[in-house]
Amino acid sequence: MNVKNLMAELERRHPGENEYLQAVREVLTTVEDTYNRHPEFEAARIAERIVEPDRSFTFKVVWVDDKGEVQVNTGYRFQFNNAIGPYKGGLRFHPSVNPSILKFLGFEQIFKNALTTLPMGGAKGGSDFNPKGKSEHEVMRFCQAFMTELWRHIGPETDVPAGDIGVGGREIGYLYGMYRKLARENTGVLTGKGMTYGGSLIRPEATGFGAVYFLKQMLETAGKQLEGKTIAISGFGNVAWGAAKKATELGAKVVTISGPDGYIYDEAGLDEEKIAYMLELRASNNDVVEPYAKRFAGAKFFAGRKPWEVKVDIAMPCATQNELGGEDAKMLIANGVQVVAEVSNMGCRPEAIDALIEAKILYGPGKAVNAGGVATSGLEMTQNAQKLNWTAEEVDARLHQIMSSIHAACLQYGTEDDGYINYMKGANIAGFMKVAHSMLEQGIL
Ligand code: 2IT
Repeated sequence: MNVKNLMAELERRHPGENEYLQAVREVLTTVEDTYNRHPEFEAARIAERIVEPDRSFTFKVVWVDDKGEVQVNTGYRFQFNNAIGPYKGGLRFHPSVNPSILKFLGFEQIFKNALTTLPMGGAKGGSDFNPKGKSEHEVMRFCQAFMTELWRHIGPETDVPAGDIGVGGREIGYLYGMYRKLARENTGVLTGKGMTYGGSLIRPEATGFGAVYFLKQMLETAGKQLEGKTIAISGFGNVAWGAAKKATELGAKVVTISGPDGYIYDEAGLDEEKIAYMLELRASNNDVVEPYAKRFAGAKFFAGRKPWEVKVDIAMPCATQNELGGEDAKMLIANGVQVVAEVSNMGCRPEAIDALIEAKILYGPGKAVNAGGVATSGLEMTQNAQKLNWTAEEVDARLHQIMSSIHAACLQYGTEDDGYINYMKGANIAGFMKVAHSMLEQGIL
């Protein structure tokens, strides 16, 4: 493969799909050398085939708001690759959602899911619906309308959606309810379900917990420890909450959270009460963190700013794509950051990744660090298929084991001659090779 030519062709066919092109460029650039040692990949055009979704669905979602007005949104599902298992990946409800964003997410999901060791292919979907300020009934009506179209394309052995930004336990409940009514079956067709209808213990916490287990291994491999370290977290949703909870439990001090309105600096660090308050903030549906500073004395709110200007040992972006730029990385490096562990998908811009790697700062890419979420979704699918529920301890032990195996794969493929561990390279090569071999063995299709 010649990445330059391949990217030029992709840009010609998908002009302006910047997030998608960014995600593809990163993966292809890091796997190029390894790929080119396999002429059989080139002969089967694996790279050209893997960058295009197998199929995509776009549909209209019509619903009625509380004022009786008719609303129209667009719904999507991109089924990217099912060479190693049924399509699997979340649904995002956010006004910024467009094909480029969902295609970057679906593409990354292929390799993340391959890293989990479980049989899951890659997909992503969602809608430009904005949950901010919507009532409970509006959210329910929207989810029901969305599922009246989506249900024909999914199934427990075909495609298993889950949550992402704007889609949590409540939305999964409404989506599942409508699926069950239309399909007339109770199956594990969505993950992140409630505990009363097939959900898995630990799934709500899994992305954040898994990220902290991975971070701990990164530190320990470098001869350091998590205990006593200061951490800047961005975001205040489900992922940020899980990461804050586990990091605090293991003795680290989380000093920031953030929202679209700005960030909170809490020098004393988050504790159980403050972490619980994050959920209240989120449930208010206003998408702001400022009220935290009014509620807890000593916490400061910085309007319109990002937490990367705070001096910390560890940065964990937990909000959204491209939230940590080149200048942010330089500031973190100047302030002595030791690890940047990306929990959001593609949280760092390419310039930020380059700066971190050049400075030999440990950088954990989202597709490795946040894979505990989808891995636990995979464990939910297993429990549904067995018609059994595992204990929290059992799920957590398996999550631990999976994060360790992802870390080991990163070491195997990402350790450089000078001993620096390039986790991005390791994760991309390990994930890509598994899917590429699987495609090769199954023929040209
Ligand atoms: O980005 C992700 O991995 C998710 N939003 C979770 C996907 C899943 O199927 O659990």
